[in-house]
Amino acid sequence: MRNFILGTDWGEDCDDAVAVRVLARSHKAGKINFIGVGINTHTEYSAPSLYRFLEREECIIPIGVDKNCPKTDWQNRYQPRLALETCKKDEDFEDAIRVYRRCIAEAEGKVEIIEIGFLQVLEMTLLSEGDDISPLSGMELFEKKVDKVWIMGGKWDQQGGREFNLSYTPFACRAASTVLEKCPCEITLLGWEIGARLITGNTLNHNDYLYQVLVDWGCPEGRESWDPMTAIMAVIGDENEAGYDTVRARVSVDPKTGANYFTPDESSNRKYVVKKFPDSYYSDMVNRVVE
Ligand SMILES: [Ca+2]
Repeated sequence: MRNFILGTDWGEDCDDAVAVRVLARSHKAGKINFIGVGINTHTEYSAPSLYRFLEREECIIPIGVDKNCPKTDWQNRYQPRLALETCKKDEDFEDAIRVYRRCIAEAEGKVEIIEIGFLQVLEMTLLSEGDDISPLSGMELFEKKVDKVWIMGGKWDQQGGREFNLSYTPFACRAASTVLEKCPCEITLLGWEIGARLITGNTLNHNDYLYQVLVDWGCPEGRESWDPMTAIMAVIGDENEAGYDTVRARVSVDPKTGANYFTPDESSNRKYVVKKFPDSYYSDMVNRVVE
């Protein structure tokens, strides 16, 4: 079975929660093996609230949080609400880079990584040295075990486009630049233009705790679908079958500004996706999976 690690900026938006449900449901249905999560933002409640959400999904897996990321007081309403339903505390969770390294090193067979937030945990894993988890460096672990990376990020309908995940902070810009340059395996990118204005979650039962997350975020009418669309495409495992054409291209991100650039090149192991169908095709697909 295919193994998946998820990187998420859990708490920066609510479509991450929709994506987490996609993966938890796919795991429970025996379609994938969801082996770990790394959170690439850090508040007192980020890891405990994701723990509680996954507990409700009956999907107990290792959760790490980026301890290098400055802890902020900023919080949305769904994090404290979920976190107060568990006795887990921030300090009970490991650093996300260790979770990534362990999940990759210990997985039976190859691993795929889905990133729906900032890329610094992936970057630091890639650049990591051998340690007590594995004598292999991050690069060696990737070459041996990581099959594919799926990223929600970038704006691929515009040269010089800037999108939140790849450009919001100086470390997001740097991380995106490094990952796109150095990651040895194939990367598929789903850009901002794909999920924008494509609303999902609006058909959830109002008693569903996922619906409450959307309400807490201020989106009772549903939310744009960048993260769940990326998760569903990764689970399907084939861009074409998921409803996209792909453009193979050399891609780069400016490490200072986060602006993205691309040059079509059939020999590249980077590609971005383009929708083949009307928006309703994808919104129906997301709503069907998470309802
Ligand atoms: Ca996200």
